[in-house]
Amino acid sequence: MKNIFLLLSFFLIATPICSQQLVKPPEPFGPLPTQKQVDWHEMEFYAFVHFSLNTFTNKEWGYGDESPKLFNPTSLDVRQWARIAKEAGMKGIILVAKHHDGFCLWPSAYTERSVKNSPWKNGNGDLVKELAAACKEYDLKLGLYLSPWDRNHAEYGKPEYITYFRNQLKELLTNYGDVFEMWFDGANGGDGYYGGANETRKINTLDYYNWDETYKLIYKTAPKTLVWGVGPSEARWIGNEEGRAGKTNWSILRQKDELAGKVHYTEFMSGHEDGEKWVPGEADVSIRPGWFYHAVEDDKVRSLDEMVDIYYESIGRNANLLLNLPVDRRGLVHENDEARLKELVSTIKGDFKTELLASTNVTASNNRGNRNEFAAKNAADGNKDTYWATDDDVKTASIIFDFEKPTAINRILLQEYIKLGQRIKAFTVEAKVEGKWKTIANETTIGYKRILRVDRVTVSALKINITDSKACIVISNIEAYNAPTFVRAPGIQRDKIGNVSMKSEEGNSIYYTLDGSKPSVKSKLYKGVFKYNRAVQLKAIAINKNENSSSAVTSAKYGASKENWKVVSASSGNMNSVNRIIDGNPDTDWSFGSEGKTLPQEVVIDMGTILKINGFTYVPQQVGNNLNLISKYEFYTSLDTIKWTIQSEGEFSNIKNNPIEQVKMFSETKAKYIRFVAKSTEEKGQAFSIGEINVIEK
Ligand code: FUL
Repeated sequence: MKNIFLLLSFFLIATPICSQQLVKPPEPFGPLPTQKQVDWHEMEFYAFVHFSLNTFTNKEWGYGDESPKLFNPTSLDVRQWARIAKEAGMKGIILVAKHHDGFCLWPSAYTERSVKNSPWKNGNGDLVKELAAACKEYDLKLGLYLSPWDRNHAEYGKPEYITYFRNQLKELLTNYGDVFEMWFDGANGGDGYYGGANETRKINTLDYYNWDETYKLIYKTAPKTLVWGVGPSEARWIGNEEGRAGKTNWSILRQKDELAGKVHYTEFMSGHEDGEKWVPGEADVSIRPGWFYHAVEDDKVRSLDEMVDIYYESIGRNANLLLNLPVDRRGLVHENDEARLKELVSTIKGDFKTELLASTNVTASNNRGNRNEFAAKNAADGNKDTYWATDDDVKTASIIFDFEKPTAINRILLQEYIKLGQRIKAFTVEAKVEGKWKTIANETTIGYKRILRVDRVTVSALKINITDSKACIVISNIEAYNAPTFVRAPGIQRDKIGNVSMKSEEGNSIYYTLDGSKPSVKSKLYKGVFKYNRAVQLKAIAINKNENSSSAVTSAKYGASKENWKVVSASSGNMNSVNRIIDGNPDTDWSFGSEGKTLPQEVVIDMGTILKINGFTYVPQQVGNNLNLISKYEFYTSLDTIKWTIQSEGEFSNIKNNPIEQVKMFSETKAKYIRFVAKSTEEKGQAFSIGEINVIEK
């Protein structure tokens, strides 16, 4: 009896120990994030602020010779920026403390080119300090951008500048509290003022900055700071300035290859499945076309449709979203930008209002060691620290959510437990509709977060099949929602002769106005292409009658149509297709001929009649991978093609990263002819292409 008792006690004590040994948590797999990177992923959404001399000179890139006296905001209020960011659910603000022109928003001890020589607060202001305080008040984290390239500094390109750059880094990282992210832009070297030298300085980014040393300095001074961008960084650019990640998006990267110059930046959209380091993507984008504030863009704030897509294609594709709010000359985020941000946030909140999987019965085809701590239901318990995991040798498995009653869904959100690595390579989603399974999505990576927008479907069960994984599966969270139908705003186009066409999703009706007023169902119903060749502000909405919901307003402003425009001459290229540059369609482009690779090249356009104009725009090539971009230009006007007056000349700054319509304003003038001169291309040896040339009529 005594023996049996002993034996029993042995089993009672030994069993849990044995099974505990059998089902240890999954081993980490592949490159792993540091805790700093995990915390960074959880921030998801934060603001970028570009505000500097460029705001007052109306430029995107200052040359470096602008006077600090121009920095003179009339009612600067950093608390307004912080309030807007906080209300939008953002977790921090990254301020451009010094852009490429070298002007510093803090009174740096190492230069005179700063706020201390501006009229703002009589030179006693410190914008970084003010923002740090506002962030604290609103419980936001502060990040800083310090441009490595300095077009003002006399010693840029020489070792002395590196000391200067590092001194400034130390100032920023020690005087303003914690800095969650340090942003180093990739634009480096080129022409500039350079203390009056006015020359082009080429540098080799890796050798010149000796990033290893710079990073050591940062980690020593500010270990909590995550470093973004050039060098051996801890987070990467997403490869475009449109805020969009690839559908497949690995948080890992072959950074060694990248540092050896073997990676093309377009690969950043997806990362590398076989990367050796955790370097997750951050998608940066401005709420307007430019990074700095330009009054001409007040009516060019990105549409709600675009903003919603950006949200789903960044945060919904395993990237953080860094959204730029260009502060205006008053020193405030403009009303139009705030309004759009509010619309975005309210749409996203509406989409994720009621989670539908928490109340389902959750089972899985495999559950690690049959243990509760790795059970399927952990993926739906709302706790980010628990997860569903499979046995070590199980790399394909399904998790099923059975609903009590058929339920409509159209959003699915998934998260891997990234502390153990990013594993999943492919998955599908099946919906059980009236007793039958049907596949509704076929996807690749998940990572920290993946959100799918699917057509609304009413399901009695939902199944996620992991069809390929690098190691056993570890998923911390799966959610589903039924977002309200989003009616897409109509597209508007007007061609050269003034034919207006509008497009919306199938089945929706379009209503429009021609006088700038807000359209409603009482406005004109669009029935097909119509001609309107005068100057006009068109506004249109789409209505989904079944759901009784309407889209955001699309607004398009046109001058008189280009019906009478003619390209009179071009210095080279095919004259049969040259009309593409004035056909009203920016997606059709034209290039100067290869015989014309010598500089400069020019086109002369006859506008058919005398117009009062105060600006022109150049739309670069829009379609294709390696776009042919013009970087320097001259623009002339004439009444008779004999006497030409130069109206504008300069550079199309940042056109490579952000190939948007370039707007150049000048004093009002009368013109019948315009001459556009292309003086250099973004990359040597490239052709010169033009998507469209427009003029701005007052
Ligand atoms: C770019 C810069 O050159 C732009 O001016 C802007 O600061 C953007 C965020 O990064 O590469």
